[in-house]
Amino acid sequence: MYRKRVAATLACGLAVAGFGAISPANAAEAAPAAGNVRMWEDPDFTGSQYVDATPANCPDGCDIDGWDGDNEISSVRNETACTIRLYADDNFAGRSVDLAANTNYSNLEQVGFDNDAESFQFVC
Ligand SMILES: [Ca+2]
Ligand SMILES: [Ca+2]
Ligand SMILES: [Ca+2]
Repeated sequence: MYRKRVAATLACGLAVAGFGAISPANAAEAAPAAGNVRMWEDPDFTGSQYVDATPANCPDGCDIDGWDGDNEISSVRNETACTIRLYADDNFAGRSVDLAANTNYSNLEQVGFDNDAESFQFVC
């Protein structure tokens, strides 16, 4: 009985050691965690959420949907390491405003851009 338990403990220890040996390689390959940018219709991150994007799925900029989002965005959570450049018009045209990385904007009125954004780009 006792001998069996010792053997099981040893086997477990070996398994842990093996896992420890390969995990640093895995960590090196893993991409750095990228956050999302999310945009809402109303202030304080309420109302319909019209945008949920990452720099990876929006490398050349993204359109805000013409029906569900254009000229409606009032709050933005930027949890990415990139600046978000909001444009007043489609196709990254018109006046623009930069939203800082890792910053939340509960009311775009404060940056003079309430209900105006129609497209945006990540500036990384
Ligand atoms: Ca709005
Ligand atoms: Ca506009
Ligand atoms: Ca648009």
